[in-house]
Amino acid sequence: MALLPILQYPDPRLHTVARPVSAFDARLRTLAADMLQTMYESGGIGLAATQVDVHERLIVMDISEERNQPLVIVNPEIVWHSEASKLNEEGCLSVPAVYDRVERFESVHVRVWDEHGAQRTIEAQDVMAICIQHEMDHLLGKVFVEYLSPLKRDRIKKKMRKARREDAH
Ligand code: K1U
Ligand code: ZN
Repeated sequence: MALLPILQYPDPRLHTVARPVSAFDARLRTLAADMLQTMYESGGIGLAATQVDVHERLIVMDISEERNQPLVIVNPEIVWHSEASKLNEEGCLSVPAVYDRVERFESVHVRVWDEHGAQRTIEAQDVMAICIQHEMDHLLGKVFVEYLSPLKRDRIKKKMRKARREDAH
């Protein structure tokens, strides 16, 4: 397994729209395993392939306290969502140390495939629903800070660029 570098906002590659996964093969399973290792190592509860510069519709998640319930989600499609939505605090491994509130559907039903090509429908609420909507946005090239005001977003971009300059020294 390998740790993969995570693209940092405002890297333009984070705005790439991912294509569907077409082959459920060893390459896909290795990529999913590497993404899970990267997510666990970074302390995240989810990671989209876009964030590791692979532009295919693949997400990994683990929302369990024990960090022992990995989930591989391929080609997710929302087939139902609640009328109700809710503001929740979100973070992102591509925007470290930035947390803000984003409105998401309270519940979603998502048709997914696993890494072996088996299809199922996930009925997601609470953290699972928030995380899956956040990760599906990544696959569309959207980072959560794009829901914030232009002023906040500009401040975040400046903060991230400054942190990168300081890291380079
Ligand atoms: O970068 C990512 O897409 C992963 C992201 C998922 C996420 C967390 C919280 C709300 C929406 C989406 C993270 O894992 S951020 C870091 C994190 O560990 C975390 C932040 C807030 C709550 C729980 C975990
Ligand atoms: Zn994210």
